[in-house]
Amino acid sequence: MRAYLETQMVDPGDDRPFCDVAAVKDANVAQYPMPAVVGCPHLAAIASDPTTLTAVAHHLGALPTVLGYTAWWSFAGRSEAREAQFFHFDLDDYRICKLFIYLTDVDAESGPHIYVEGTHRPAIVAQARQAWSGGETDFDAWYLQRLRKTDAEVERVFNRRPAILTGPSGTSFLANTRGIHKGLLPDSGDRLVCQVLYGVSPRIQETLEPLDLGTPATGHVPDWVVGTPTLDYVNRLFLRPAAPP
Ligand SMILES: O=C(O)CCC(=O)C(=O)O
Repeated sequence: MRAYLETQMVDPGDDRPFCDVAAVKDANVAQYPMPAVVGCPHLAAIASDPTTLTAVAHHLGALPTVLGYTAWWSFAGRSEAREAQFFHFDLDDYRICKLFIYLTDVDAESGPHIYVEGTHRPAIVAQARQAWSGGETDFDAWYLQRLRKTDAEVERVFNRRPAILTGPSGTSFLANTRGIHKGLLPDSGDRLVCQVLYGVSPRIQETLEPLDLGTPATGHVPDWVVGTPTLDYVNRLFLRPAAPP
């Protein structure tokens, strides 16, 4: 998967055009474009694997819809965290979880995912809201309107030890990113991670055209990820069966 991604262009996330990953190592992060990630060997198969889908469906309480495919590098050596390298939570859908797969070895210095356990639970957030000294409106302004939160704020408000998710290349985990999380700014060692976002609603913020199987772009995606009512439903935003000849 890593070897394939390394042949693809990345988006440096600034004014520069898509380019080779070697040319953007001065950025904090560089993302691969979505169609390149959908076409990544093994990823759609892992995303549709019955074990994965059963775990996700159990957590979401419904058959999931894949809402996103992402893969990106986080580069070491930057002096300041940016964007998702600060604590935040996601609102992609009213029920979500994300499958992360590390494609590099990730230790405490190479940008692990950090998750403040329990913070996806409304009761934990409600408790923090009640305890907030400035009153509930002030809490809402911090929690709901301030996208990025400092480590000190998160520690003071939730008083929970964050889980630091390290592991060798190939490590995968599911996280409900409705909870407070971030990707730690790497100190030494770049991190490559790919991710599948699961939700329960079709995505309505943007128009997505599913990729046809059996084309060069989906040459690494096995046919079995579509073709049953369940898998057609799960994958309907991103993949569809090969067009008849
Ligand atoms: O880079 C990470 O581990 C965090 C990713 C993240 O913030 C997200 O997927 O919402």
